[in-house]
Amino acid sequence: MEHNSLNLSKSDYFIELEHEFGAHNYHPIPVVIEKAEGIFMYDVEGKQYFDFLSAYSAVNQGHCHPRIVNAMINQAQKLTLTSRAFHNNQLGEYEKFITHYFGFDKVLPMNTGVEGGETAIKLARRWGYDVKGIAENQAEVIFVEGNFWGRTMAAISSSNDPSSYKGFGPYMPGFKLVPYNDLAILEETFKANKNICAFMFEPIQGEAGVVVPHEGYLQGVRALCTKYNVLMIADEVQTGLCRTGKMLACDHEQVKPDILILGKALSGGTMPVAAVLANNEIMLTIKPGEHGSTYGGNPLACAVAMESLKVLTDEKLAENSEAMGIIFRERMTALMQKTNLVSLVRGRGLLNAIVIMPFGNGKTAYDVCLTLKENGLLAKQTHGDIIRFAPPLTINAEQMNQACDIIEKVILGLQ
Ligand code: IF1
Repeated sequence: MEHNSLNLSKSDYFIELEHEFGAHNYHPIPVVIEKAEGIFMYDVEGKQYFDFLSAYSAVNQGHCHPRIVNAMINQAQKLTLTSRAFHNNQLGEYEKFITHYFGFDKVLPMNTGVEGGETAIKLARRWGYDVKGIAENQAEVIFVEGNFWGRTMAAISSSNDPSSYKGFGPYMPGFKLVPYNDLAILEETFKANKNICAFMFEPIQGEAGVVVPHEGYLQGVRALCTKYNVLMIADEVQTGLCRTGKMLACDHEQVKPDILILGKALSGGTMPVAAVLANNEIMLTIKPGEHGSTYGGNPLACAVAMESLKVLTDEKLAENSEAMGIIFRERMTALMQKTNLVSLVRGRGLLNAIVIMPFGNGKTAYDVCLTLKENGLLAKQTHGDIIRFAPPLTINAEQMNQACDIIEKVILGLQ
């Protein structure tokens, strides 16, 4: 470390650099990570932490998984990017692999999750005009309250969270919101409007605080979308890839969306890789030159994504996610008997959250996260009083219990 003229600690030095030279669009937990492996991260002072965020479910396979990193290194030494102006020997293999893996005719490869959402909406609108016969520029997409699918102008235009959209208008037209987990209002909305091309939602709402819909909601959405000829778009960027105890959260109710959006752990946390999957009737409405991205489907991403998907099944991470999630929720439910500071635990697989009651002494969920950090576990609060706990899916029972011991000690110690 050079020029540390202020004699700051290592962590403070790096935090100060970010404050001075970086946009202030985040308020991170004050920890500076230098290395990570599996379920653990290590700060610049060498302290070890349980990672209970997994980069918001982008590191399902564990940090720096050797098979995924090796796939990256091997491909990076041969070919990283051709652009889509030319073919390469990775893209077709990847497209065949991922479409068979999830059971769709085709994939449109993109980079970030929000690009996946934008792509899904463009496909849905184009299908609405070319197949459903909606009048030009009249197509509408229905979203749910509490949704989060990124930070682009379209994404914030569909949001009802002022911290997402306020101050960034004007907004994208043709978007409407309905309550989450309410099939009656969804049907009324579909029945009343023939211009609806799609319904886009998360099978479990992540940012909203791990909101799990009632049993039957996914099947209800599927039935209504079929009945009213509306495309069902499942945003599985956060819930997909074994996070909730199944390969996809839609699998909990054996439901298949018309358009599937994947991202995050599709690369095992190594680089941005997103994918939109659909059948030909939808996918082929977009013609050459009508959509794409410089890095979309790049050969490095293809090699990394194939290995990342193979690791999920080879290591049975959906089954482990299910089993370890049960331990977590049982431990948190037991904790609730010992304190009234935890009012709720909810989730599926290893996508869980607890709701913290006001401490009465002014402490907040953020304070809990700070104290968890001091005790060797990293998690992040969302919407004030909710703490999401989402470790890599490779965590074992002993490690899960050790982590729950820390959470229990911190919560009981703060009351
Ligand atoms: C940040 C939140 C989570 C997502 C779903 C699409 C995207 C996301 C369901 C877009 C992204 C990320 C964004 C990231 C933090 C994280 C997040 F806190 F912001 F809201 F997970 F809940 N669909 N979520 O959750 O994917 O473009 O980011 O690759 O903005 O700091 P992306």
